[in-house]
Amino acid sequence: MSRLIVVSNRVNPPSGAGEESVGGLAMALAAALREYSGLWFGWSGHTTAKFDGALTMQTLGGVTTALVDLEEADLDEYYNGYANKTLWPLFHYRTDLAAYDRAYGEGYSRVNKRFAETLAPLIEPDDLIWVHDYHLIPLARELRALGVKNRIGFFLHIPWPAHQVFTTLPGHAQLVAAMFDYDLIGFQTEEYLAAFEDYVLTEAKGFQVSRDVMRAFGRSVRLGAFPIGIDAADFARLLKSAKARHMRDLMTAATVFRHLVIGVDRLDYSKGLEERFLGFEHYLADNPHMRREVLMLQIAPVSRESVEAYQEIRGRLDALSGRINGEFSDVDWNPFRYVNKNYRRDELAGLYSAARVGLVTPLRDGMNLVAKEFVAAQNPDDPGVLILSRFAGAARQMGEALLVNPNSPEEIADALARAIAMDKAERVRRWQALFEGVQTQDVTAWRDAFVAALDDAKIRQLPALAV
Ligand code: ADQ
Repeated sequence: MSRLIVVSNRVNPPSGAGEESVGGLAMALAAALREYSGLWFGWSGHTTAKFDGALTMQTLGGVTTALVDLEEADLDEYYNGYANKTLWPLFHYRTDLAAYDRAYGEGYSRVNKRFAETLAPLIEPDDLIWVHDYHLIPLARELRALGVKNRIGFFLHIPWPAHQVFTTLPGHAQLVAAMFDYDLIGFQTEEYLAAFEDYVLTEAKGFQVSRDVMRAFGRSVRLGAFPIGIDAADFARLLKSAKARHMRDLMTAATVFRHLVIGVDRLDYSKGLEERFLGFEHYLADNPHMRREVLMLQIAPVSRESVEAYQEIRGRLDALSGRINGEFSDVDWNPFRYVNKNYRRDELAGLYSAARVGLVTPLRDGMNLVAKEFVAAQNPDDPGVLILSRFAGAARQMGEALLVNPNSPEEIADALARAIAMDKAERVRRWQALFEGVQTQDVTAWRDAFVAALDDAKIRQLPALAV
């Protein structure tokens, strides 16, 4: 079996305990690396005065990591700049927030080149290289320029936007041309894959070589949809832990005679938090008889604080949560808890399991793992109801959730009323179908499908190159 090299911007090796407080991508990659021997390469999270490509190597929880420091300017232009102020908003359809600054583009290219130069000497001839996410789109191009001939795959964790949106990016053709240096490109859903194909056909004047191979810019690449899942088996284990039980008991005690509605998200403008808060406000206004019967808990740890748009949304959410409690609280009771803290994964599992409703309403989301975690945490005999945005990638697999338009607070309020009133038989029926999907389409299935397709990709590409 080939060795697997995983490359991602941030590297979060597992501690081995399994309940570490890390994000969706990190959990998925840790699960992948538990199986394949190899290496996880990326940025250390630290800065250095002058970039020197020095590597910090470590083996922790069975995973070897190779980390490199970046300069302060790299952080500003590559990470906070091009990745998080240009690509992230654009790919989430927020062209109003996307900043187009040449220095950002230069920083992005520079860091991808630096990563390639640092990584190349570590690569052995048979290694499969799996690059993750929008920070590293041109990495294959830089590696190829250094003579790396290995199979290189890329997986995009976020949406690929419609081509009318994508073409608002200056230099869009260069970015896509660089993607044709990969052997395989994976998207979360068929919809994002179709949007990419549409761009290649209409803008790049490329063509379909076969069902899953496209050719443009004089090269061919294999494409596929690989919906990411959660580590469902690990989640079941976490649910049985003392921490999970403690959290469940805590919230059950806090909501005696009340229904708990839970939201868990990074504090990000793509997650639809304002509309969600307004939806809950609508629900309370529309259903005065329910005001003492419901508690909403929104957990939203702050992220990307040095980006202005994140400071602004935080301010608006603080004001909104204050307004809702000011409007509807009583001396002995309030309807809304808004918490900016990170929790351990076992604690989160306990919190989800205490909730009657999971409210997951991103305006756009590549997949959304919270929706899957909520389902995995429910009691089979008395499960809660998932309300899910139709614009989350997860909606493609989770049709038995109550699907809503996340832009409409009124639709969210109606779905809340329906979820809270739903009888047990319907809750069980919907949950069983959702749980079946979460269990079978888990992170292991995702990883195996991508790695197998990558292993196979070179063989598939050779005839296409001769076209
Ligand atoms: P994210 O935008 O981070 O991921 P998501 O898929 O929901 O979104 O993953 C969030 C993860 O962080 C979940 O595992 C959740 O449990 C965890 N988390 C959130 N709040 C937390 C808290 N307070 N404490 C501890 N953990 C918390 C990106 C894309 C998604 C895609 C993933 C994986 O934006 O669309 O699903 O990558 O591909």
